[in-house]
Amino acid sequence: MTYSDRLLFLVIGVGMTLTACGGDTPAAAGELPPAEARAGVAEATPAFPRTVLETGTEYQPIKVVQLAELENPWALAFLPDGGYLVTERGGRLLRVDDEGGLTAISGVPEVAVRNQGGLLDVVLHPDFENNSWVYLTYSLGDRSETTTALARGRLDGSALLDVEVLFEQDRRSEPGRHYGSRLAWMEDGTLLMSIGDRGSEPPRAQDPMDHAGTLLRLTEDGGVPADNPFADGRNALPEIYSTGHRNIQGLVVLPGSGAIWATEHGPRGGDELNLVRPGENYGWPRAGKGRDYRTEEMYGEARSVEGLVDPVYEFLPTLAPSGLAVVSSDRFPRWQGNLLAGGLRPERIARLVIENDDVVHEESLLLQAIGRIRDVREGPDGHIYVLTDEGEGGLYRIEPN
Ligand SMILES: [Ca+2]
Repeated sequence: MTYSDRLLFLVIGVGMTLTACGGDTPAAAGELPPAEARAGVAEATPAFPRTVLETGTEYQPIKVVQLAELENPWALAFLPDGGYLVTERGGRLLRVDDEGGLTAISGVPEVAVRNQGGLLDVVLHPDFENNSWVYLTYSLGDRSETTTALARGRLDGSALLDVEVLFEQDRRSEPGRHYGSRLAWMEDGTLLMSIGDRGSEPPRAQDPMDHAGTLLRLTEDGGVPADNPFADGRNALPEIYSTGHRNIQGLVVLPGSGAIWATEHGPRGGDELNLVRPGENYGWPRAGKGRDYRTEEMYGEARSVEGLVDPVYEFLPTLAPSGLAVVSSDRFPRWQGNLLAGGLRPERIARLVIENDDVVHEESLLLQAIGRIRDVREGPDGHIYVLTDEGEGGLYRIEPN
């Protein structure tokens, strides 16, 4: 084998048979088999899955398998009959099959693809097997102003049918950033949806009559649950569950306890992990550790302000968090109950050991190994699934090795 052959062999690994190595075709080392044989081999060898990394972590050897190539994927959902639904920020909703094949789903609402905007999160209704509802968040608007929206449609083969917009953030704004957009179902069947502060100056996250900079709690139809903390709308907009968030892009509800964990982007040095409770104010921009990108001055009044909830944990150096999962299966015994927080800028996953609602240990996984981590989810099979936010990004599965 030449060096590049060896590299190819190492990269492809799983899924490659002896036949694919040329075992059927007697050929001296370094010599290519006849063209007919090569063509046959190409057809017989699926492009995916393929092992891209085998590595040790503190307690757990892991293997990373690439399942598909995708362009700036944003979010991932698991279909009950196998396969995956993935959003790409550029506007495509794709079904991904087990061999990396992609099928575009039609009927997706028109999205405003601009800066951080585009097609964003995707989740299935908890009763998807009976009602086929797929929920999507996206940026909605025109060239000048956009907002964060929630829509749903019924998945029928490769089409979304009966598509309806369920919710739109109340104020459109010019900056094309900080859309938030993470969705998570609570155990009572209500839906959490994050809305970023939209990057306006001055920041809008402390205005209770503005959806910007909040976590919302909605009914499955996009309405207001009667037991929302501000349901009467007098002290805050009725959809609001918690306020003072800059831009939540990692969100998970723990099975059993129902605890809501969220990661959010702070400015320089202010990325946070929060344990979210109803009606609370998480401080942005009055409290926090972040500094202004240009002047380096502290934002707000102080790192901690009475009446505003401190983060459970601050990521230092910056994580630029996106995607959050909890390890609940027994696939990774030493990771049970850990949070896995994706990180864009440092290209890593932060594995956080939680005890008594506090972070007692952090380990970096996949540091600069596969790219900017956009989404992290635990699959129904207990493996961990990851999307990378790259032009040549992908869907990956982390397995014990
Ligand atoms: Ca905060």
